[in-house]
Amino acid sequence: APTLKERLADLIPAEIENVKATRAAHGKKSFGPVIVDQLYGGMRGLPALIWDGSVLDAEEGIRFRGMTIPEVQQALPKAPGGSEPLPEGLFWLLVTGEVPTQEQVNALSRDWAARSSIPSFVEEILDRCPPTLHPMSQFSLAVTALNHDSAFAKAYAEGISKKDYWQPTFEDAMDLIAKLPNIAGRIFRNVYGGGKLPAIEADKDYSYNLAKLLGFADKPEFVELLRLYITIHSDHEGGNVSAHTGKLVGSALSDPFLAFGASLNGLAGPLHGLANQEVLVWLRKMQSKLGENPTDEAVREYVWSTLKAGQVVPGYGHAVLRKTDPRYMAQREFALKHLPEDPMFKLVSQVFNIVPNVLLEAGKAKNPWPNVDAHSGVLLTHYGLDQMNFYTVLFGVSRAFGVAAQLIWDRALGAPIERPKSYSTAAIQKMFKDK
Ligand code: NMX
Ligand code: MLT
Repeated sequence: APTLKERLADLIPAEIENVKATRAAHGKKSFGPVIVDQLYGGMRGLPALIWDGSVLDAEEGIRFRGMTIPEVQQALPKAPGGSEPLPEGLFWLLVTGEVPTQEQVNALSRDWAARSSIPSFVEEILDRCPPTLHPMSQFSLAVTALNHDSAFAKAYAEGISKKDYWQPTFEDAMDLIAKLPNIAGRIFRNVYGGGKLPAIEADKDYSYNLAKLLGFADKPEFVELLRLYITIHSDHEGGNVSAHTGKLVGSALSDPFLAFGASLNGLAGPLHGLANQEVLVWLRKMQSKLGENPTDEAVREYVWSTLKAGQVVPGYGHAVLRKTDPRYMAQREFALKHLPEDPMFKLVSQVFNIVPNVLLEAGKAKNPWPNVDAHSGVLLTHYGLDQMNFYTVLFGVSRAFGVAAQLIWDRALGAPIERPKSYSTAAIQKMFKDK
């Protein structure tokens, strides 16, 4: 069976032709008018990017290469005795559009374990960070510093031809993903204690090794949770802040480490990935204010007090989705299966019954339903990972899968530097003066 790189080498020439044909047939067709509000409104709904790994439907949620989350859970190879998909398989799917065999997935696990060590100077950077520096800032620093050994940057400096860009990009993408557990594990132990970082096991899967480095390898259910967690957080089409930032920075031919470091800085914002931390902080505050088993009315009041203070309800709303996020539902199903009696899960469920009605009544949010971040923290907390300001790091590890897959294709297909047109308010006023 071919390796991922061999499979890619087979797929790329046909895809170059496919894109050429698509542009020849449809290149001059319009998606409709661009309106001025979109320039002021965060480009909402503006068709602007090609992203092949996944597409988001407002009603149905994400599909990875056409497959829904339940389909992916069903189709992708599992670990021995496990029932959640291995993220290695999801990466193969994102890159090739094909479901890999168990053997191909196992080969990826071994390859990533073999590439997993980080340079000692990066270890030193992390060891010198004050524990008060947010884990996401430490994560971004370390990923950016991996650019020291970028195969792409080196090949570019040596004059590589455009048509070969994808090859060192592929190597960097694989190294990037492979090295994240050692970075995340080191940050976790430096900030929260837990002793010396253990070694990656060469014959174990990625999620097992990540769990091991965090100190949770003795909890098989937590390892299963990580497999599901990475899979569902990996990709959410191209327009979200982290994915788009990675693509944008990569378009300047900055290598995958520089590009993904930039993604992480966007993911660290409270309206994006940091929302998973914010949700837990918000729930804990609610618990300390209302005590165990609050009434629905008390929760409702608490939600209203958040809105009246001019804050957002974290974990609710979405720029694209208009229904409950299927990633939320996948996590809810995991909770119903493994931790139905967990008091914090019960609170999350109670909040799920109350917040949408309050947001509808308040009448501002276009989507009153929960997103992925409303549920992830409570699952991690259940297994003892209650260090809330680490949560976005796990989102970041996962998001590398989607961003890396697209970076490989962008370089294979010769994607140009991104440079949309901007306007000043004065220019807009002038343009529409008499219209
Ligand atoms: N709580 C309170 N107000 C909200 C919420 C919410 N959860 N969601 C939207 N609104 C407000 C929003 O702030 C805006 O107010 P204003 O007109 O005063 O500026 C108004 O409703 C309209 O916003 P939308 O068009 O519905 O939302 P938009 O597309 O601009 O933003 C989010 C999307 C996700 C940033 C927004 O829903 C939000 O802030 N949610 C809470 C934070 C969160 O959960 N983020 C995680 C998203 C998923 N992820 O991992 O990235
Ligand atoms: C994501 O996973 O990136 C978030 O849901 C945000 C988005 O899609 O805009």
